[in-house]
Amino acid sequence: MDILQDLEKRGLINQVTDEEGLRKHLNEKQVTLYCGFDPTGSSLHIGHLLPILMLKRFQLAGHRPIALVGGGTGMIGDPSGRSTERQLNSAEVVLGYSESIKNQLAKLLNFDEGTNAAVARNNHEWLSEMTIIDFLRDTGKHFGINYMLAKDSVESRIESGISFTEFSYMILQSLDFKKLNDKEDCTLQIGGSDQWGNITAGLELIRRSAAGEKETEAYGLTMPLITKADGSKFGKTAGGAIWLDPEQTSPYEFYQFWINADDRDVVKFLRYFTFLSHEEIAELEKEVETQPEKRAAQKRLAEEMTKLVHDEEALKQAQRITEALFSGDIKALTGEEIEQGFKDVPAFETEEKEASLIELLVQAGISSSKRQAREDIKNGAVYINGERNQDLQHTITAEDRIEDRFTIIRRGKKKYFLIRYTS
Ligand code: 545
Repeated sequence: MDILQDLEKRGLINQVTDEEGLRKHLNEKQVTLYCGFDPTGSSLHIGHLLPILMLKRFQLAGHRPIALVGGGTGMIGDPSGRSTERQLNSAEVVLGYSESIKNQLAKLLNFDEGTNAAVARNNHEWLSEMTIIDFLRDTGKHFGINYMLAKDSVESRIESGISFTEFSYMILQSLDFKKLNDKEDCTLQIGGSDQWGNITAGLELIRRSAAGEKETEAYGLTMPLITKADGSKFGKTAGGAIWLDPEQTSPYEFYQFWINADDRDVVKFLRYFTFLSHEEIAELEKEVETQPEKRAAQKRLAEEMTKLVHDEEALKQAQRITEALFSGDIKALTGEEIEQGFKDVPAFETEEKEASLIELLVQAGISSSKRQAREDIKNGAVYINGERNQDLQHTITAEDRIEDRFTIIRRGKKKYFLIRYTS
C-alpha cells in the first residue's frame, strides 16, 4: 500500500489536483511538501491537528515536510471559509503568535533528525521584502480579476463585502508556493478543504510564471472537514475549543475529550488521527460493535492522542485522575492532579482553614442551611476527599487538606465541590 492508498483508506483525502501524477511523483523520489499556518492566535487547536499529522504521515513515508508559519500572511488575513472581514492584529502580536505556533509545530514534527527532518519557514522573510512595484508587475499580471472573483473565498463575500487586503490574500499564498517550489523544490501543498482555492491559485502561478522555462511539477491535496454524527461542531465542547497548549486545555481535559467520542465517530477518529494500522483499527471497530460498553476504541484513541500531543507522563496523570474520579479515591491524587480534574466543578475559596464541617457545607453553598447540612451528614451523603463522614462535630483539619491547598467535598452520588484555601 502506498501513502496515497493509506490516506484514501483513512478517508483523509478530499481533493487532489492530479492523483495519478502525484502517486507517480511520490513513488519516484523524496518529495518536499508544505502546509501553512497563519498566526491568528497563540495556540493551535485540535482542528489544526489533521494537517499537522498529515505532514507527519508523509514524513514517515520518507518525504520532507515544511511547516510554514504565516508571519507575513498573518498580517493580511485569509478570507477562506469566513463570512466576515478579519480584525487585523498588530505586528507585535503576530510576531508573538508566530513564535508560539512554531514551537507547537516543532513539538509535533520531527525538526532535527535524518535526511527528511521537517523544517520551519516563515513567509514574513520574503513577503516583507517585496516591493509593491515588483508585486504588481511580476505577480499581479498572472492573476485575472475574473479568476480571482470566481474563487469561493471571494465569491461568497461579494455581497457582504471584502477589502482589497483580503481579496489579495490568495496571491500571497501563491507566492509562497512558488517561492518554496523555486528555492526548495517543494512540489506539494496540503491543507484543509477551505484551502483548495489558495492552493490551486499557487499551482496556477507556478505554471504561468514557468512558461517557457524549466519543466515544473507541482500538486495540491486537501483534507476533508471533520464532521460528527450528532451534527455538532468537531473540537468544540461546552468549555470552548480543545487547545494543544496544556495551559489552555489540560492533558486531563484533552484525554476526556477523546474518551467521550461517540460510538458512531470513534472509528473515523482513529483512522484520521492515529497512526494505528488498518488491522488494529478494524479490531477496535469490531469491539465497538460487539462490546460498546467497554469503550475500548475510545480508550485507545484517548491514549494515542494524549501521548502524541502531550507525553507518556501526561497520559498517566490523565488516567490517574479519571480512575480516581471514577472510584472516588481522591486521596490518591496530587494537588496538581486535583487542579486538572476538578477544574469544572464549583469551587469555594476560603482563608479559614479550620471551619466546622457544617459551617463549611453552608458557606460553600453545598447544603442550603445548617439544618440541611446536619441532615446530609447524618444520612451519609457527605464525603471528604472520597471518604464518607458522618460526624456532626467534625472540624476540617490539616488531614482533610490535600497538600494544604484543597479539600474535595462530595454530596450525594457525584456532586463534587472544590474547597480552595487561599494563603
Ligand atoms: C499561509 C501561507 C501559505 C499557506 C497557507 C497559509 C495559511 C492558510 C490558512 N490556514 C488555516 C490557518 O489557521 C490558523 C492556524 C493557527 C492558529 O489560513 N491561508 O492558518 C488552517 N491551516 C490548517 C488547515 C486548515 C486551515 O493552518 O489547512 O484547513 C484548518 O484545518 O484553515 O503559503
